Amino acid sequence: MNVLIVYPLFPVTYWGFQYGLRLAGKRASLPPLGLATVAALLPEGCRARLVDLNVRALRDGDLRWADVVLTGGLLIQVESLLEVVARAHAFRVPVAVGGPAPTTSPELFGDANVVFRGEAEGRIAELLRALGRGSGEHVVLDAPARFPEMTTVPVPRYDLLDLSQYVSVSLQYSRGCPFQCEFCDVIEIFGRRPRVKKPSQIIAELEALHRLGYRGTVFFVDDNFIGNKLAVKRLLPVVRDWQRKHGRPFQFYTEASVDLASDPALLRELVEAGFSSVFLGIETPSVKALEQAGKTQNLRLDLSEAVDRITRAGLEVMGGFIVGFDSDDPGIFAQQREFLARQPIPLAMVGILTALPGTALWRRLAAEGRLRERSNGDPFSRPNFAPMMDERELLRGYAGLMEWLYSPEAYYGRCAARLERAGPLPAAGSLSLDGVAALLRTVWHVGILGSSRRLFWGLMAQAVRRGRGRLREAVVHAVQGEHLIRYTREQVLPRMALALAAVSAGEPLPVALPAVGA
Ligand code: B12
Repeated sequence: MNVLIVYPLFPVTYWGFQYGLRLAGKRASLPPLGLATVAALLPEGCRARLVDLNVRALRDGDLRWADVVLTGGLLIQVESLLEVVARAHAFRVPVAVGGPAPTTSPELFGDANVVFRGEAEGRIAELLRALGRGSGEHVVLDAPARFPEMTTVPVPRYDLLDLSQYVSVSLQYSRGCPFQCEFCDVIEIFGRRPRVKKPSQIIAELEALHRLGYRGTVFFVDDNFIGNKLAVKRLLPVVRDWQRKHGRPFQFYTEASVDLASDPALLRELVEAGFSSVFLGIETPSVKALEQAGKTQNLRLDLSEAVDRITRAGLEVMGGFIVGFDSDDPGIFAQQREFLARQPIPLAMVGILTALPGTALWRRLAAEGRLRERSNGDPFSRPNFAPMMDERELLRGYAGLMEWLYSPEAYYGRCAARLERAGPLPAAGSLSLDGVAALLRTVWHVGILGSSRRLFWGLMAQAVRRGRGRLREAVVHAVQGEHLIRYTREQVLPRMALALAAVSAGEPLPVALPAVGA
């Protein structure tokens, strides 16, 4: 059987870094790990072909070759995802959709033959049987109550990807998170018991990437890499020794909870294993909002102190922030700005609180009759519920905060603070040819032609003073800045202005769901 696997297009997003990709000489930030994992689960006798539309277009020849089509992705990819379904139908090829979007919003995929919800491990036979019913059928395969153990996850088919087209590659160590944040749907989709792989599985995946010749950054796409601290402390020394044996080919980054700062030994082991940055769900300096959201792990220590400890230990902090909690008043924007202005966090992602389907927040807002339309997961739009704060204040305040946050001065200021306070840097390998080309492109487009060239050269000079190894990080920040500054200016601010105009014109967003029991 010829199985064609298609990853839909991403719209331009913050995390997509699309405006910086050409400087890096890449086509996309990250490969479709979910689909590469599904490909590895296919039975003997299946020939698989994976087409990532963020790297190349889908050709008619691909669809003529295919006996079945598998596709899937995030809600923000839904437009391109539905186009893939329509093209498969045009060639009368049965098509299945899976991944985060069909899992949380199956009703959007009525045109697909199979809507596959949940994790795929142990369920591929069920999928192929459903697809075998032909292109006239429509079946929804719901996620089973039991989550699969991660020991059943095979090495993803990285060989089906052109790894040279991606800024980073990704792998996954665990699924699930022990905490209970009201707005998060990860605990609903993947559970609160962190399920982990065996260290030998992770080594097998690193070996597979190494054999394919990949060198560079690897993203552990876990929701909370330290969800099971005992297990991760067994894994890290194994990864450290493997890295040493292979000349440290990879720099890792991941997502973790803020309580990482309270464990100096774990911090040290992460850095020794080759981790260089970590994404933290910091959310807000407002204690009331953290209490309300049930984000208790962020209340156990001072957040600035936490960021400082992690930074000095040698990890760059990337941070997620949210405004629009019920306890937030218009003072929250100045509070967030005051907090962020003191942090060495170049990549600070601030969004307006969004109610994701299936979360405790969604259920509470439904009971209060405040829910509006479903969200596509894009936090850069009007809230999908009636906020407590006056909505014009919320949108105006948010736009003002974003305008400051990604002004060249504020962004380069955070990069400089990071350089000043960063801890020891593990020895990095020499710059690859790709790296030299990216450096020259960045010097030309940002350092010579760019409107932030004075700030760019200031940062480069500071990096050289701080030590040769810092130059690589400073150039990466300049490339990321190119995207973040432009995305804010060209996408976020105009959309917030439109949203504000709509609210001021009294255009209420429709209340999608009547109050429970209304
Ligand atoms: C890594 C990650 C990212 C990365 C990379 C994403 C990418 N590919 O580009 C980054 C940091 C860039 C990112 C950004 C965003 N993300 Co994100 N991200 C994740 C995270 C943590 C892991 C995804 C992953 O790789 N998992 C590992 C693979 C193995 O799992 P999987 O993809 O789920 O695949 C399994 C199953 O779903 C299934 N499956 C998957 N596809 C298919 C297809 C078929 C046919 C079948 C049968 C089965 C199947 O089989 C696989 C094995 O079991 C998830 C949370 C999570 N734990 O899943 C959130 C998550 C996917 N992200 C989410 C969101 C909203 C975003 C953002 C839109 C946020 C924002 N506004 O900026 C951005 C936008 C993305 C972008 N590129 O711009 C949401 C998606 C919600 C939704 N329902 O669509 C999630 C679920 C988090 C959440 N809290 O809700 N993200």
